[in-house]
Amino acid sequence: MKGKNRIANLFLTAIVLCSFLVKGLSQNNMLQNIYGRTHLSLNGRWNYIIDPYEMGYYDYRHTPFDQSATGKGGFYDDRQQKDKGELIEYDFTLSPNMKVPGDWNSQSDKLEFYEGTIWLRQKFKADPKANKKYFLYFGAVNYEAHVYLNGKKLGIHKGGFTPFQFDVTGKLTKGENFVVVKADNTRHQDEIPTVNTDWWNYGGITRDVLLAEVPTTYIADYKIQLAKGNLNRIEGFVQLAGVETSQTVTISIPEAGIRQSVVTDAKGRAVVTIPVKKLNYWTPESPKLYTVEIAGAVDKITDRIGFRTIETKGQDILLNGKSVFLRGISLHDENPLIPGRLRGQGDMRMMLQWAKELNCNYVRLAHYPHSEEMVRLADEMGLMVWAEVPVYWTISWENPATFANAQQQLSDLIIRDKNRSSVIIWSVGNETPLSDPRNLFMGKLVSTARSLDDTRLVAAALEIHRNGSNVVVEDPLGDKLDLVSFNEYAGWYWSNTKDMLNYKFDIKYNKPVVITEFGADALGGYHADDETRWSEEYQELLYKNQFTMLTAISGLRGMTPWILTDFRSPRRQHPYFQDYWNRKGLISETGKKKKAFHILKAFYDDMQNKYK
Ligand code: GCB
Repeated sequence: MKGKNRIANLFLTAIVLCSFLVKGLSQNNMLQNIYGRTHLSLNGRWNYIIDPYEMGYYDYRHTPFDQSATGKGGFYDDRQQKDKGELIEYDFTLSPNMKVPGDWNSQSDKLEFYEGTIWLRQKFKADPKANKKYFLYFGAVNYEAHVYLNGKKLGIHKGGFTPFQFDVTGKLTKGENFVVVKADNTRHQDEIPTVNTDWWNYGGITRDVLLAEVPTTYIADYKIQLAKGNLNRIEGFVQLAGVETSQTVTISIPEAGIRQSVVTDAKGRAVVTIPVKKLNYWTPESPKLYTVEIAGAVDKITDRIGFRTIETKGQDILLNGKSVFLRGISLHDENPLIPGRLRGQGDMRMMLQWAKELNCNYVRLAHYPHSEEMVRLADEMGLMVWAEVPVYWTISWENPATFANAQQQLSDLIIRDKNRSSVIIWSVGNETPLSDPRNLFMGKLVSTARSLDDTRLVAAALEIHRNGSNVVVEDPLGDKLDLVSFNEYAGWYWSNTKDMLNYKFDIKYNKPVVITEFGADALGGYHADDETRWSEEYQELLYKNQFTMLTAISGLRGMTPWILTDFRSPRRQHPYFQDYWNRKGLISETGKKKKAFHILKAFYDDMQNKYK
């Protein structure tokens, strides 16, 4: 009986995994460098219908319309009354509209706390050509998206921060088309992230929507980066897709005098190895990007790519072979002034410019993939990046579908950003509590990251535990990671500004230490003595004491204090000091710098001189 149960369980697991993967099929051959393609932007104002009962999805017997015999009746049909007797209980055209990209919570008071389904519709004109392929691309939809084009379902995507696309070749109409998205940001225990997070669960189409056009054989993907630890060799691949997959493809970097051809195999793939004599290597001080052209017989794409190596050696981090200290700050994908998700380049520049004002050379893009544009901007502005997936706190470690989902999100992030020189670290998660299933889950994510990209460091934000006056960093995952990174809230969640200096760090690994978080809440403009919680003075003294504690760690090679700006969180409920804001920002929700901002900047100025 036991054996039978086990077989039944395995069978079930296989079904769950398969169904996840089938849904995830839209992910295959994600177009590298979407912004480098001929495309039509579908951004703009989309009409929307708030649908808490999912009336547009289920009939009154709770059968999804899109799975019923006729396939008719859901909101995805975008119907208009044709004669006066026709009963239709919705109308997109008469419904309100919101900005896309943009979360819905920040666009209407009604939606501030909304979690559930909203339907969004956009109309656009197309003129599809017979010798082209078309992809409908979404930068991100939080969390589950059902996508319909001209009333037909294209598929489902789960995961709120990674891109996805559908092949819509042959599905576009000459002239008017319409796309309908059912976006649902309901939280579930078994998803990634899970139900409990310390950030706002912004719903909606939060990133760009594009209709991309490519030739019938096209450059689907490529990696053009320096080989691991090697300043004299570019290594990577090109991947074609379509009808004639075996072709000559030429990679050129005119400014560096590089031009090399490779021939793709029947599967469209070719390995690229290019010896280089001299390049202006990418650094935060001099973020040089080269124009890289990749040309097949009928497709050609241009990218801006920087070249640098990143490695660890003992307790050192080496950028282009030189020891570097990571002067960082953590940030969320949120503009506190809206407040809502970053909606475009202006918002992104504002955030990264603030990091620059702190004299940062590094940012932690917490706790999930930020947009491709953000990472491209970091390339351009000279900021190294810690990129992360939302494997946060108490994930369902034993559910194989949850693992498949986490692995998919990690893969999508790495596939998307593997050509960005700014990205130096892949993080597989944050503050995940020790247990055997967790260790296994996280260990497998580390292997996934390494198998997809061996040129970057792999890390995770670990937890600490206290033993007397020792702050101990010991985690079975630590052996598998390149950095010792952990969140410690000395002086805030334990101890206080007076006593925190009595603690010492006891770190069990001989690796570079890059602290992922410490911090204190301060309400911007609230002043008191430095023992008073929520005051700018408390936060300021806590930062000073942290520097005293942290500089005593021999392997200290960087940090990303928590956090650049105040951010919204449903968990932060003190009516006066918080009011649904986490106040650990160095900049308030009105954009005002708190005292600790200047303390951190002074510390970074010092560290910069030490590492010259
Ligand atoms: C943490 C989490 C972060 C929280 C922060 C806090 O350790 O990683 O997401 O926002 O603490 O403010 O408590």
